[in-house]
Amino acid sequence: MASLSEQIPNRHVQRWVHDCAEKCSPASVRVLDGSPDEKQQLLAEAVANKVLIPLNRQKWPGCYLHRSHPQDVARTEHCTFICTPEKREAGPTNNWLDDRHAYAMLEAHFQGCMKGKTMFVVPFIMGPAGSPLAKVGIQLTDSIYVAISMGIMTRMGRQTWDQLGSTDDFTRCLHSVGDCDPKRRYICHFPHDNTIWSYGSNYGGNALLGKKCLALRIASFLGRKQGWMAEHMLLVGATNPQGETTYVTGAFPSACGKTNFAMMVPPADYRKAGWKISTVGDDIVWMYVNQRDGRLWAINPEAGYFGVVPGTSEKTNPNAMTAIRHDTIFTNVALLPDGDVWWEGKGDPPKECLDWRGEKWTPGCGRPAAHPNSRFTVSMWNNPILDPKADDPVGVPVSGIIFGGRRSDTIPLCVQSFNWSHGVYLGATLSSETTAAATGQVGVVRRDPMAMRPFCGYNMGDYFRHWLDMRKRLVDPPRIFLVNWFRKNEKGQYLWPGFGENLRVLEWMIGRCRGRASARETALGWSPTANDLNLGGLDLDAETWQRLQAVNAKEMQQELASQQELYDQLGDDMPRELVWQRELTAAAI
Ligand code: GTP
Ligand code: SPV
Ligand code: MN
Repeated sequence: MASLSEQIPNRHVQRWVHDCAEKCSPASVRVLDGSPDEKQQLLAEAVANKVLIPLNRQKWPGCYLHRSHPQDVARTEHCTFICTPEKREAGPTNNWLDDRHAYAMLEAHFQGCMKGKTMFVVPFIMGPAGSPLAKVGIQLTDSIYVAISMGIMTRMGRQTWDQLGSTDDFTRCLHSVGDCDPKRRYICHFPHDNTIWSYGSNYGGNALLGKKCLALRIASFLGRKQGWMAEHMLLVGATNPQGETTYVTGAFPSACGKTNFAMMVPPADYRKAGWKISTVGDDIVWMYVNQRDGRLWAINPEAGYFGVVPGTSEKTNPNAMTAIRHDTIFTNVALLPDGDVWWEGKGDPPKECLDWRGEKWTPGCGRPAAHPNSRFTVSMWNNPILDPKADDPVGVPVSGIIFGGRRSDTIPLCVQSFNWSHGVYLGATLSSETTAAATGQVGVVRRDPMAMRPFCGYNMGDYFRHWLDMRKRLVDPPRIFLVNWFRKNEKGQYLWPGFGENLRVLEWMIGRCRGRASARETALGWSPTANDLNLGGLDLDAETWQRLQAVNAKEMQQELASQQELYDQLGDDMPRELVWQRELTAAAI
């Protein structure tokens, strides 16, 4: 075995790994190279250690089930901290810790925490290799599940060393599962030091540190300083029958439809006409001003999807079903006796299976078989509709930005903002019912500005200012839209069919971006009439359409009052433009 310094060509990384190993005292240190052989070894080791269960080879080749600790099944926002010298930097929407205090407290947790274990050194790139936008991270972890998952979710391995060169420009990501006690769980971000320390969780956004921690919290902080944006957004291309491709991004809060929108299958008549959808990303984008054309361009910094499993089926998301057919890790789904898997929304339930905890489950037993936040981890290269530019170092131009929450009432199906700062207002006041993607109550309406409430690495007021300022750097800014796929009738049924049918709304939005679709002015923005949207072939009566698009004065008054709570919370940090935009809306209702 080559020595550590031979395996790690960068001396800054060498020194840091050495220091962390001294702190955590692992039995061994293993530097990953990202090769296919190595992946097979890691999988075999994880199976031997019962971290992964191999699935039926015929039905699910190369697929595995992982069961997490029952108290470690979602992001834990109350354990997530922005650690800076000043509280104001984190702002009132983040949990804050004094950075020095946080380091001192966590030192005690990390001290000796990897005794008897292997410390994996996971070098990875966020963004296409060779891209000037890409960022390097090195994650140290005692979790083989995390090491394998990082290999799927990022460009992991040797090529990282070329990207990094001899610089010390990398995010230091230190992770230990510890004893996985939720009372001793900390996901701490030190944006001034380009450092993340995560202790006590093995789950998704808490533990795969390239994702929410680096690519959103740390990156949003850097983006503000350097004039670019890191956003919780999907990125999708839509090609019309004339062969013209338009890219849009969509910020929907966790478990509110990004993966589904990014992988949608057009309705039958659209397919026949020649419409095509292609995925660039399903969760995170980095956007920058391209000096060539003065437009906003975007890349997906990730290389895989960590997607919500329940509700995924041949009917709702056939492209995801194709993608996860092979070489996928399922976390917290149900297991059948023959090594098949099942989840709610997949189709008819099995007569009997083991639930996500590994306990016997029968239909009607009163518990879900798969955890509501069960996930698949799959390479983007498995996606049958991956966009040809998904690995392009300069990314794609963004024509439209969509904000969308999960609201049973109040918010119409779709509107377009009057201009950029009105669009920033629509995004800043985005609200959504909470989901199983984070621990805590589900179904409670909360403000989730730009779907970034849990992911913004600094003061939300400064973040809004940054959004407003971006306009000044752009020659031709993207058009901004607000959507809601989740409005319901009094029986609790969705008014809009959603999924692939969302292309009807997207077609209108693309038409607006390209200046060829019409709309009428409402208090909330430019709104399509039933004639502006192609509703042909949909079983949607005039009354349902009217209810989908209705702006109800009483509901809007409540909405504006609830917005005021966010404004009060941010106080003087709230940009004046957004105060005025709210006043204008109130006056128009
Ligand atoms: P994160 O990975 O947590 O960031 O979630 P996401 O935004 O990618 O959400 P995803 O696409 O995984 O969808 C979450 C849930 O919403 C799933 O159960 C979907 O079936 C459901 N869903 C997605 N799109 C629609 C839609 O257009 N209409 C309805 N009714 N449900 C949808
Ligand atoms: C989300 O919660 O928005 C996710 C899943 O995409 S996690 O990676 O856990 O953050
Ligand atoms: Mn997400």
